Amino acid sequence: MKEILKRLGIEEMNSGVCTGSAWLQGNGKENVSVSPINNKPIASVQTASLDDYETVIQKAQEAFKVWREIPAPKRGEVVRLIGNKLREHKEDLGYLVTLEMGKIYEEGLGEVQEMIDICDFAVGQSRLLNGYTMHSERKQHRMYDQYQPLGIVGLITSFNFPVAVWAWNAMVAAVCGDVVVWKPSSKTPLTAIATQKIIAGVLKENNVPEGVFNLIVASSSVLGDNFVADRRIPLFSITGSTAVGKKLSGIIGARLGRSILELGGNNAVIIAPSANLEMAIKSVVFGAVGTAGQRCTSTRRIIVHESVYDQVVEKLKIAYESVSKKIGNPLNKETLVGPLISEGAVGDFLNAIKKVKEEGGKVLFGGTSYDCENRSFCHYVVPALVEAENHYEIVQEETFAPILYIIKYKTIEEAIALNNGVPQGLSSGIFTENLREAELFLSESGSDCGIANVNIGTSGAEIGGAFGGEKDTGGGRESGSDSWKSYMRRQTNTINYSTDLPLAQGIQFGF
Ligand code: UN1
Repeated sequence: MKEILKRLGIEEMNSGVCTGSAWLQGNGKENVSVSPINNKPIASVQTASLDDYETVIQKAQEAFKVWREIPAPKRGEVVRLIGNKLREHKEDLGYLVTLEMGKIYEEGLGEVQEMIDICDFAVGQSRLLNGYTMHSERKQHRMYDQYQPLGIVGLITSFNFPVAVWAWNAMVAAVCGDVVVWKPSSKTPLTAIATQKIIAGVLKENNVPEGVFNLIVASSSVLGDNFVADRRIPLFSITGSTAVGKKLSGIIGARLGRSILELGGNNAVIIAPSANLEMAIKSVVFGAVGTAGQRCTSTRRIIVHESVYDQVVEKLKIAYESVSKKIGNPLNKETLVGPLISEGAVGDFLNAIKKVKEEGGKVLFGGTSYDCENRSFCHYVVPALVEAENHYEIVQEETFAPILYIIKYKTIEEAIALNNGVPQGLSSGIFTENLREAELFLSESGSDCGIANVNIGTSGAEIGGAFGGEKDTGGGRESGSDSWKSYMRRQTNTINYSTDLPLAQGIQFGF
């Protein structure tokens, strides 16, 4: 462990304030990052004060003026080199993700792979920041739209994908000519610092001005509402709970700033009568217990047709039985379920189980803390399978833990209504071999989520698609497809190359 931290440049005490490759002495409080694996400190961070924030923002403002004038494909070249550096450090950074966040090492590696993939995507995008050309209604006029860099992008990321979400946003923003100020979760500052150290060499060697990629580790009491209220930041991309998103987007909206929100999910998979059950079970188990149920896209509900219900429940119980033998240290190769991020998260898990029982739910498997008696701390739980009804209050909520609610249905229309019958709208899936059902699920009368899959579960989205969801999920889209447009200022240009001055709509205005 010591060797890996050393290779990543993590020391016992680390500055949490950086403008690219220059590290500032943070003047805020000290934050000790503790591993959820064993509750032991990994290293400490000197967080930022408000004055440090001012220094960073001023650097970012200056840097934007330079960065926006660098041709987009050249900005893409910097991103390409960042991707290469991430390839070199994939194993080490993946290890630190596991150590600091608790997801299993295989998923830690997957997270870094997502960063590499979005770099490749963004490199291509750097040559494709295209707008339309329109035909003007006026003679000898040309009209087109173009996309210009926007300015500073504020990034607020969550503990569960401590570095990938930065990459989705920062790499796309960077090719768009924006500069980024990243405030990572205070639970995972070291992965952020390590990432910044990995890219620092590239920035220096390529003369990227200080202030393009900024990192600011700060407590929310120093940098909270005031951060999102800052008018110097035209766009915020925020990943977190619906409650936090509502509050922060209210502040941003009040100053007419822009926000990309990626908030809670309550994702369901429909298992239809014709479903390939082997595929369905595999995907549901990965979706529900992977990352210990701490993905926004985790599968939280399955909606199962009555004709296959008993079979599905039996198969799931067997699968959960074998998964529950693989709970433990996420650095061990055999482990499938690591710890939850905190004891508070374990408390939320246990409370949800208590609540669902009170509401009439039946716990079919798990739902307890794991091996707590033998430890001085309690971060591990046994994933739960619970028979429940969709309208239960607790089923309507996103509990960020491995609880899978099983719900029965009769008709496909009812199944779709259940899928949509929650406040959130992030991800969804249907397992069916029936074309009519599959297409209905994807139609305007189908799933109301930002992500809707056929014969694929709810989690593990590829970076090439736009990522995000509707309703309480916040409506934002980041990562692939044409999400880049949100990071730019759109401008419509009309050029008159005639010697007349015809007005639009044929209006005559003689004087
Ligand atoms: C998140 O949980 O915030 O679809 C992101 C997935 C990942 C990203 C999840 N690609 O599971």
